[in-house]
Amino acid sequence: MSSARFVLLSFCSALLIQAALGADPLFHFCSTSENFTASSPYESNLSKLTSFLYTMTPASGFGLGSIGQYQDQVYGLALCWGDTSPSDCKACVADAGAEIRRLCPRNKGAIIWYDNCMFKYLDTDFFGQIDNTNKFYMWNLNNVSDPEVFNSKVRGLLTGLMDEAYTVPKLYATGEMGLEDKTKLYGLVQCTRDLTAAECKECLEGAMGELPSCCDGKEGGRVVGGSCNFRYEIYPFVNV
Ligand SMILES: *[C@@H]1O[C@H](CO)[C@@H](O)[C@H](O)[C@H]1NC(C)=O
Ligand SMILES: *[C@@H]1O[C@H](CO)[C@@H](O)[C@H](O)[C@H]1NC(C)=O
Ligand SMILES: CC(=O)N[C@H]1CO[C@H](CO)[C@@H](O)[C@@H]1O
Repeated sequence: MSSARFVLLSFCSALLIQAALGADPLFHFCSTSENFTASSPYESNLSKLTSFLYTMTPASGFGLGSIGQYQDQVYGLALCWGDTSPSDCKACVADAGAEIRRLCPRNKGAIIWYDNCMFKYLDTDFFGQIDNTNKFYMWNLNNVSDPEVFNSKVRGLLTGLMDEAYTVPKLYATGEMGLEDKTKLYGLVQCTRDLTAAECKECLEGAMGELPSCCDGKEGGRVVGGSCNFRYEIYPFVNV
């Protein structure tokens, strides 16, 4: 995945609700690197890896593996968001593994995100490397009345969650913060678990650096990448 990819999406609340109910992907990228051919060892290794990740991921919410050798070796991982139940995780990884092959039928690498999980595979070893290439933004179209104060609350909440997330094994944290007008701000941050604590922190700091371009004064927003992501909203969205 060599070329820089940077995509901005805006969704109104209605679309966000729709996305949460359906099993449609939020976004995907097909790698611009080489293609494999039908019935090649690469394809069979990719299929094996996809079933492996489907089996492995639901128990802990994270799966990682590699199959094959040399030019036929494929590396992949799947991550369910920390608030996803094992059964929703399983359904999501199943959807992701099938849908990515439909959307990127011959690509040696690809990544796909859903509301409950992400799935990525590549023909090179990407484990433990922060993915700065594949990312997208989503935001709520509604503006807050006092952007400056609100933005600093968002930053405060997400920074606190980041400081918690990178110190726990799941590299995941959620939380909430009261706002002046008795409403609340809710947040979630998470890294893929191939990263070290330090790499997770670095990844989330990078994502948070994009708050001004992503979600300046917006009631909700997400910066979603291949190694970490965050989300905040003024309504509770974390499954409990
Ligand atoms: C891979 O396949 C796609 C779609 O068939 C094609 O557009 C692209 O040029 C191919 N890439 C390479 C490197 O052959
Ligand atoms: C929010 O602010 C932007 C930029 O000022 C404006 O274009 C947009 O229409 C506003 N959104 C709503 C829902 O009022
Ligand atoms: C299913 C499977 O193992 N397929 C191939 C994986 O890649 C190796 C080469 O590294 C092939 O020998 C396998 O047939």
